[in-house]
Amino acid sequence: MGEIDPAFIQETEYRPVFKTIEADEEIPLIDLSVSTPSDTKEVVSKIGEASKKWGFFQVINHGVPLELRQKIEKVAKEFFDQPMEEKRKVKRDELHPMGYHDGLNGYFKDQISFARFNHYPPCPAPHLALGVGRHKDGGALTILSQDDVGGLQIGRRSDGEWIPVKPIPDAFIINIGNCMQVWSNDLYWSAEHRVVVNSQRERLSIPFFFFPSHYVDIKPLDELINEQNPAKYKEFNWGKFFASRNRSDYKKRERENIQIDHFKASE
Ligand SMILES: O=C(O)CCC(=O)C(=O)O
Repeated sequence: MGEIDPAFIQETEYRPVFKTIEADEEIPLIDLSVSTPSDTKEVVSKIGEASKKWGFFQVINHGVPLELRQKIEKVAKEFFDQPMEEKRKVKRDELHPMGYHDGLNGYFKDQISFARFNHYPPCPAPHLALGVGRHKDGGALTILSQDDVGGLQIGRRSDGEWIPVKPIPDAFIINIGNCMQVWSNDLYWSAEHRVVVNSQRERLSIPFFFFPSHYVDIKPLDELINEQNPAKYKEFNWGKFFASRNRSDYKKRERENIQIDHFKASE
């Protein structure tokens, strides 16, 4: 195991504290298999509750074949096992600030959703570093596949306590992004999350970020606002918001990254 890249070392206040969490503090696990309309109603209600309380949940019986997922994980591992000069051919840049990339965008008309392959090598100092620092996802929704190593933690909505997301075989993790929080006028929660690293094992995760088209303006849905529940956000353009985030992620600016809170109606 080599030296730790100083870019991953966190300020003291952001370093992870490793502690045991009670079972009832885990994010909800939702079984998507339904056979009657009342099952569907129940699943919809569970998704709504989880999106309010946590902004995160895991799903099983989602219909994605396990073999497909295993194939993708195998190819990803083959990619990360290559020599550095091969990987550098798809090195990050200002348009793709978060790591090796390839242009999937051509496959999705008019919008910029994409998948990312995250590889976390074993780290000699997991108490000093984070694999991915705390952040909220900007888009509509993220679907994440993780292997069995673990490391993802989410900030609990009620008090910000970091709660680990337990790896569950063949489950996908779903989390609410910033756009969904604004559309729902703060009913659903876009939770902060981060990734702690492991001193012994490498980890692979594959998030798929669902983004709106770049020209979409984001604001609370008309159906959800009225005199008693006025809009909590001013309208903003998704493409500009995303571009601004990308630029500051890439340059690691000192200033705080753009956040939906900057569009709060009261500000
Ligand atoms: O690796 C994970 O579990 C989460 C990754 C993540 O939050 C990201 O890529 O933005």
